[in-house]
Amino acid sequence: MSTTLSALSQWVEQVAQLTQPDAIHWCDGSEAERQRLNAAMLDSGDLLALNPDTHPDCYLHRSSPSDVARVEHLTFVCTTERADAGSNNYWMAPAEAHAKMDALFAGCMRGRTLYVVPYCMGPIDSPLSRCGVEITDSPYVVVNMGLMTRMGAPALQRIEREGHFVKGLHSTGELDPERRFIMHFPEELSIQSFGSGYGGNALLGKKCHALRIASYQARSEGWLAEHMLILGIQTPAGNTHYVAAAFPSACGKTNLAMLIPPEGYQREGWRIFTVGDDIAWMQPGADGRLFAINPEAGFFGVAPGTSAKTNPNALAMLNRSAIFTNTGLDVEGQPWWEGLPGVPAVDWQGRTFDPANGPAAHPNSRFTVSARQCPSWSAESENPVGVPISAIIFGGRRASLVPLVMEAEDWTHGVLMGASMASETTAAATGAVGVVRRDPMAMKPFCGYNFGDYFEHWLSFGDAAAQLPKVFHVNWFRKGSDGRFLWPGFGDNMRVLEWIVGRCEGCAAAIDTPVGRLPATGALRLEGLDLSASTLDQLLAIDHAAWNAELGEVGGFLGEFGARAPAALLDELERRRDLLKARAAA
Ligand code: OXD
Ligand code: MN
Repeated sequence: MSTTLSALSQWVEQVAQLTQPDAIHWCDGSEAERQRLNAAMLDSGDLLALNPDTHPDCYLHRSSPSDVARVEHLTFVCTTERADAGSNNYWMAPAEAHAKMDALFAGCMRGRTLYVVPYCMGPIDSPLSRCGVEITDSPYVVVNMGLMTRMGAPALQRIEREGHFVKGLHSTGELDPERRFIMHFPEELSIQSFGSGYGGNALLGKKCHALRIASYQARSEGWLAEHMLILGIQTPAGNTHYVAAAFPSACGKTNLAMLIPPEGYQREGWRIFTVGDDIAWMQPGADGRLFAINPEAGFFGVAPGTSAKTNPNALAMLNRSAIFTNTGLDVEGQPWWEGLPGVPAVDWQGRTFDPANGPAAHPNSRFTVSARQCPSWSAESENPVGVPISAIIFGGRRASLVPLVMEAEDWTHGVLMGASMASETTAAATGAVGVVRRDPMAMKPFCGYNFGDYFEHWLSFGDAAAQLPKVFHVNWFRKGSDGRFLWPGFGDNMRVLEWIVGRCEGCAAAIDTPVGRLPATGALRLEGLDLSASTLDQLLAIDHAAWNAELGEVGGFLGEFGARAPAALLDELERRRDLLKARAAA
């Protein structure tokens, strides 16, 4: 296979000249190709076959121990003007970044095969989808891209028809953390990633293209590329509401996207459908509603904590044709991680399990699997028009302050809620875990341009003709004074979703507070739950003094964006602070 598109053949030729591979392979995305690549990786030891009786067609990959997560400090947005990348990104001048990367890529594929991976982000026939080509020297990346995107011949045909594509160049290099960079050139619609084989750094369709480059493109084209799951909620009356929800990495997006309602809800006819678990591309439709597609075709989920209690749908989809990265193994050769029953035999580094060495599975160990294997998968994931969004939910991991759920008064207030998001950091990126940081719209690591401009772009959707979704903020992670979570979470989050749907349908009661609308007494359905009245009070409590301090911090944060921080957002913040003061004085 090759291509009729000269822009593509010339680029591949240029990259081959620079990187000097032994061979070039154009990926067609066929089953035969996947099997050949897997067989070669089994031979080389890049993959281990898992127990064929319990996990047919499943493989384990062990990464280099120093290459287990996204590396935010080595991830750059290279715009001509530093201010366009914003203080939310690490920045390097394009010429300097190109010189650095050219030196790293020179000759790096000697002795290796260069794979050309054409892919489409989104349904192959959707006008909302966008295409890219990743050049990589990693067969592990190729098979993962095969699960995570629409990869191969149909994508290439679309690229040839459209004549343009995002260029992604990737090499694992020597996996040396000292020689590792993930560079984005939004003005050139290109990505260069060197020195890592880890998902978010190496599967360039995901964070690099579908979020950083796409967010930049979306700004000029009038759409939104967001770090959001998409789920469908079918009510007993048979209406399906689609909801998009932004949470920082490793805060339970995959679990929420695949939620199984509590039994009582199931009996009444409530159902949840999964459209996506990580990324949403949203665009206003002709009727003013926001329509979303999931640009991905698979899930690259965090394994530890995925269990029969937290996410039975995920367990059901992981027993065939899946790739596991950095999990442990049990004695029967099944993948094992903390949260599963049984005991580990081997840890993520291939050593006999010894608790003295830490957990058996790396805390950021992952599974990769086709979305279609999920029992709650929605056929609407393939709808080229996308799904209409009734509600947007923001959420973070906050031990205190933030109530279980609140609703924004209007779009501007909703944008402020998103822009004010903060969360405790997790193992999805290298660095300290558990530190609260501002993570607006869960896009801190992923927005490809200045956050000030990004907030302005969000506000720009709020025109009169728009039929915008209602905006909510949730916090499943509030703790009591004893340090324990107050809310059971997981399937019981359905109760919060029911209130959200009720608000969208105009039939659930709420009370106003200076920071948002809360469920009125009795509006959250709690039957069947062992939750005392005082726990519910703690979950919904608004501490006015603490909120005043929080909004002060948000003001300081927005101030970092100087003149680019939208005045409408600062005004909304001031209005909220005035309301808090008035409430405190009353
Ligand atoms: C992810 C992440 O892998 O957000 O989805 O880190
Ligand atoms: Mn993510």
